[in-house]
Amino acid sequence: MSYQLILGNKAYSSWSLRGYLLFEAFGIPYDQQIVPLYTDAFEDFKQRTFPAQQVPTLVVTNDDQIFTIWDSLSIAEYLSEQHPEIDIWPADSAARAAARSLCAEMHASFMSLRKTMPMNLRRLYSTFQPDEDTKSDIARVCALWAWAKNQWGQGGPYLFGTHFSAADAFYAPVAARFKTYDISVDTLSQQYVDNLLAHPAIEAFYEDGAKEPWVMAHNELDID
Ligand SMILES: N[C@@H](CCC(=O)N[C@@H](CS)C(=O)NCC(=O)O)C(=O)O
Repeated sequence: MSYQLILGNKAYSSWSLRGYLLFEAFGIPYDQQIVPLYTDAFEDFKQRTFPAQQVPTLVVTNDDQIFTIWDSLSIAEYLSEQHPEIDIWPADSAARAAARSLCAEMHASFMSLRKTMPMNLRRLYSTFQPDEDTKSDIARVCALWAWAKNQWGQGGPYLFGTHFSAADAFYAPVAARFKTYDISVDTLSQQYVDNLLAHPAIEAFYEDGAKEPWVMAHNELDID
């Protein structure tokens, strides 16, 4: 079995960060390919890996079978099935269900936050003002973090305690956005943001993103 994980620009692609962490944070061996978003290479990737249209996309080679998984949640579930010893999801079943709910909500929600605060690992804004919908998304994220940490995460740096889980992978790009846009949050949330962003795999992703040549104008806000 071998894995090729196709990612977009590290500076900008929040879903790519999630897919990357599902491998890097759990020590699963894989090959990484970067396909810059909205370029000819991206169009070529879509042709090659149909029906994938977005990144992250995982191409699995298993003996003579090659197949494509083109969604971060599906990648998490597939890796969890293939590597049950790793605990990509929390071991406790109630915590596991909560982690899956948190990931599903991230996957389906927070549209204002995602639209008005695009991930950009190379910028630190100091004058960003969230609109009302975005404030409400930020408040909901912090409430979810507090709930999970109070139930399961008090003994460690992550949402479910000492062990990094898929839920942390899914909220890492939100932590990065809070940093980029200088979002002021409660102490517990800020501590969690700091813990996540200090993870060596996330630090390495920032370093790679900083070196990328591509600039996507619609991810760059015209503010300080
Ligand atoms: N639901 C997908 C979302 C993936 C996604 O939106 N990826 C963006 C990059 S962050 C993308 O590929 N955008 C290119 C496009 O939509 O054409 C997942 O969970 O993986």
